[in-house]
Amino acid sequence: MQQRIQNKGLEKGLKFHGLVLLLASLVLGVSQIQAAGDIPVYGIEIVNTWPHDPAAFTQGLTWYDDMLYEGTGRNGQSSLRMVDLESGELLKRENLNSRYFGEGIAIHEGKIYQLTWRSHIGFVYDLESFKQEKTFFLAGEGWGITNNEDSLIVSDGSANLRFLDPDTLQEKSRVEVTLSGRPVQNINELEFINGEIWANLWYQDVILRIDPETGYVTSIVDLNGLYPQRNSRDEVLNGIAWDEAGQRLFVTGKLWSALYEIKVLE
Ligand SMILES: [Ca+2]
Repeated sequence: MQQRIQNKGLEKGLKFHGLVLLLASLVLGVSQIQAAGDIPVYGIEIVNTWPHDPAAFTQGLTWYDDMLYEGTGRNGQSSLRMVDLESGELLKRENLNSRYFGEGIAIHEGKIYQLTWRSHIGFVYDLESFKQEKTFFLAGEGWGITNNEDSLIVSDGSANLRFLDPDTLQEKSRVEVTLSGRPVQNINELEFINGEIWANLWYQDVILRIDPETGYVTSIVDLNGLYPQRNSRDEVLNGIAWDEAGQRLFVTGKLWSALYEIKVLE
């Protein structure tokens, strides 16, 4: 299991420059502090706040055809959900067997893909019926998943992103995520947005924007100060969804009672 990152200072809402310095020192080592200062860091503006099930240990979030889809984790509480954005109402739910700890979800060509953490198994569901159609083997751990037109893109808590063929579920390629030349561990929930991979970083209130070809972090979105009412260290930012048609960006976190539509201030 990965070392937990101490982020006490981050919760205080640091200035952008300070954030970059601290982020670099925590994740990458002190030697990279100066180099990391070259990466742009953008703030956010909250556009809308919507209800979110405070019992949902969010591990995957995505948007498809005017509906929000969510995957939750923890053994005995893991599920696949279809949720109405404005009311937070649960419209469909499929529970996982309690032996599985659910992780990220992605939707591609009428199928929903859901990962599990350490069981080396992924599930493929029919988008409409939520009927489980097949399972697949996943080497290593399963954390986040998103997709572009021809690949599923999977994180495993390391700095690696694997690109899988959606039909065979076999790995086609992989890329290492680096910030100023150093690998970034703990890459978590993912979303493919306008040709970039956006990634939550476990225990950090930031989203990394990654070039899928090179793995380079090209900018950072700072979400410090969002949802301050947390009751435990588990309640981290984890969930990015993109409404391509409406150009809306949604984020939430594990056990958060709110889901936010945000705008990145570039
Ligand atoms: Ca996502």
